[in-house]
Formats: sequence, structure tokens, C-alpha cells
Amino acid sequence: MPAITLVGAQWGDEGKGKATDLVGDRVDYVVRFQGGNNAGHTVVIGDQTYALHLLPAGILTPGVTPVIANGVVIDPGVLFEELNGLHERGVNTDHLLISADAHLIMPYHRAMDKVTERFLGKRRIGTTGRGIGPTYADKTSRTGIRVQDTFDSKILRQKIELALHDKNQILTKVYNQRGLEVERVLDEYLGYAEMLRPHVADTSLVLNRALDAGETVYLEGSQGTLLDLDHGTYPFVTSSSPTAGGACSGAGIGPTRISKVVGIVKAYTTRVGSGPFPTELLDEQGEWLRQQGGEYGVTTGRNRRCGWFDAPIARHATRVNGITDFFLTKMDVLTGLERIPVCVGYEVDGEYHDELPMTQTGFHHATPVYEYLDGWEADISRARDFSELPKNAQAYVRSLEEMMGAPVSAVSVGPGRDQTLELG
Ligand code: 2SA
Ligand code: GDP
Ligand code: MG
Repeated sequence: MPAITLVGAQWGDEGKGKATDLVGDRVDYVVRFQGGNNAGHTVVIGDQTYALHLLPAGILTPGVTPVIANGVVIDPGVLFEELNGLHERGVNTDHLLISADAHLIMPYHRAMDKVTERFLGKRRIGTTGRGIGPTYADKTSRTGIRVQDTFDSKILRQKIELALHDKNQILTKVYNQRGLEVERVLDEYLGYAEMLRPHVADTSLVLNRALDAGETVYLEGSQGTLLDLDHGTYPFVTSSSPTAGGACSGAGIGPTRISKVVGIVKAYTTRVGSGPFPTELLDEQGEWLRQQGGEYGVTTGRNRRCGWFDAPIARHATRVNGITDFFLTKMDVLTGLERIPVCVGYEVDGEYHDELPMTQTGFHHATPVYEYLDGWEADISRARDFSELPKNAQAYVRSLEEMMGAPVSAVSVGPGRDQTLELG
């Protein structure tokens, strides 16, 4: 059996938590392969709502093995807090597997994230402040600290000493902050070792063996394509690779294992954090979308920026991920609009573009060119079959499908499990 990847096709928050939860009983492993506790994935099961940050949404489905793979960055304090929170709600978390190779978010990473954002002022990225960027930066500089390092106090001490030698200079001399003490950081992280140990495994080996044995592995992306370090709106991106290629390196499986790449896309667009957003609505229409859609950050509580659907962005996602089909969410949010603008291309410095401009400057200058699709009045949140949607809602889905360049296999009309329409 194959591996299936779920990737956000926009700027995140498309509904990955819901989509992952839905496939839970059809898969054996659910794997987080990048990012960390910057993510906020919401799962609604009956009258219970869960907000997952670091743990894969599959942890909520009995029988599924949840995996935090090598590409993820782990803040151990947050990990155990999240595990305890679920445990208190009766969720069994004992079977969680964590890669020995995953990097750890350290206190100085969180501190660096905050001070650099403060320093950037108006030019800030708008990060979640969780230390994600500095942790991946250390990984790339080969000065990162991995889960397995907590098992060797000598190595851990050496690595923390080396890291703090630099980080304390920067924190104290450049940013006028208090430095961190080696002993305190060392004690804290050695303290995590015994709690981590029962979960730690060679997750790449586990997943490859599972695939060989015919089991299904589901790779749960976080953030989205336009936040990808390479394929997003750099520098206004996260520091990992939330695209399908990132799923392979972040989980340690080969691309030939992946048989399906599901793109998850909202019927409109949102973004949280800074950076270009051509269809953004800065007026009461944007506020209306925010309220109708409940568009507030699951991790930070920040207002999400809202705008109309942007087809060139979705096409870009189809291409860079090799999306085989789309899960289209939040259709219910658009109910009540007479006409719905959809961005089909951009005007950039007097020139028409039907794909993303090649440069960031071009994207910053992009003005959306809209086509207007007819809206619908009837409440669609109770629809249980595509044929029950008003004609104009069906036509909206079909138009998006054509513009995105891959078929829509499911439409979501509300946060609940049953508010999902599967298309043949
Ligand atoms: P970071 O913290 O270094 O990853 O921030 C870099 C950019 O990535 C964006 N980012 C996100 N965008 C959407 N949703 C995310 N998760 C939370 C949610 C966000 C929240 O589910 O609502 O609560 O604010 C997420 N995580 C990172 C971030 O906004 C920066 O633009
Ligand atoms: P994720 O990061 O991609 O998992 O998405 P978030 O959880 O950050 O944000 C999606 C929000 O929309 C959550 O509150 C979901 O419960 C909710 N949601 C998901 N699908 C739908 C839908 O079709 N309609 C509505 N109204 N809400 C939805
Ligand atoms: Mg989210």
C-alpha cells in the first residue's frame, strides 16, 4: 500500500486537521514531516474540539500510529504539555513515535526568534515566535541539537556550550538581552531524555517497513505551499518545506512511495503573518470573511488576513507538489454572497500575468484580475451529497477545479466530520 501526502495549497489553515482526521480510520500511520508547534490543526469530533500544534492529527484515531518524523523541530516542553492535555481528555498517546534525528527547539531559539522580529519592526516576518526559524538555521549550520543528543550528556553539554558561546554574544551584545546559562539549559534538556526515550525510534525505518508490509502511511503537511522556504513568498515564509518534496526528506521515504498528493485549499484565501497577498481585502468585506470563517490563528490568536480565491496560487501549488486531487474547504463560508470574485491572473506594472510573477517584487506589485462567479443563498452546511448543493455552488467548485488544474475529490461545508461531500 502507498504513502499519501496532504499539503496546504495556500498560506496554511486550509483545514488540514479536519482532512487528516477524516482519513484516520483508513490509514495505519499519520506522520508530521516538517514544522513544529507553529502549526495549529483543528479537529472537531462531535462536540469536542482539539487544537493540535506538534502532534499529528492522527493521534486522535484509535489504531493509528502517530509519528513525528526527522524533518520536524520539537520543543520538548510543548510536546509533553500537549501529550498531557490529550491524556487528560482520555486520548491514548503511548504509541507516539518520535525520530531520533528530529531537531530540538532550544530556549535560545525562542529568544532569537522574538528579538529578531522585534528588531525588524515593520519589516518583520510575522512569525509565531516559537523559535522555528532559528532552529532550522542551526540545523543547516550543523550546530543543531537532536533528540538523540539528550541521551548522551557529554555530547549534549558540548553542543549547548558551543551554541551558547555564539548565541549569548548575540543576545547580550546585539540585542541587550540576558544570556542563558549552560547548566540550566543542560539540566532542562537532560530531564527530557527519559520522557522522550519510550517514544524514540528510527522512524524512517519504521515507515519503510510498514510500506513494505502493505500498510498505509499518511503524511500530514503543516503550513502551506506559499510558506515553503523555496516555493513560497520568500522571505515571508516558514523555514521548512511544507511541499510534497519536503514530505519525502522530512519522513525519510522515497518519492516513488507516494501514490497520491492531496492539496487542501480554501474556497477563499487567508494568510497570517506579513508578506504579499494580492487578493487581500482590507475593507469590511475582509472583516466579514474573517468573522464568517472564524479566521483567527489557532496558535497565536492573531487575526488572519482574508481575501478572495486566487487561482494562480492554486495552480502553482498543483505544479510544485504534483497534486493529484484537491480537498476544497469552507464553501459554507461564502454562502449569501451575490457574486463571488475569483482571481484569475494579475496585472503587474501594466502587464498581464496568468501565473505567479517570477520575482518577489513583481508579486508585491501584483493587482488581481477578477472573474465574477454567481453566489448562492441557501444554507449548504447540511448538504451531505454534492448533488444537494445549489447549482451555483456546484458551478463554483467546477470552475475552481478547472482553474487549479486538478480535480476536486471532496468538498467541506463545515468543521464537522459529517460535513464533507465526497466526489466520485
Ligand atoms: P514561523 O513561526 O517561523 O513558522 O513563521 C513564519 C511564517 O509562517 C507562518 N505560519 C503560519 N501560517 C498559518 N498558520 C500557521 N499556524 C497557526 C494557525 C498560526 C497562528 O494554525 O493559525 O496561530 O498564528 C502558521 N505557522 C507559521 C507565519 O504566520 C509566518 O508568516
Ligand atoms: P489547518 O491548520 O489547515 O489544520 O487549519 P486550522 O485548524 O488552522 O483552520 C481551519 C479552521 O476551519 C478550523 O477551525 C476548522 O475547524 C475549520 N474548518 C475546516 N473545514 C471547514 C469548513 O468546511 N467550513 C467551516 N466553516 N469551517 C471549517
Ligand atoms: Mg492552522
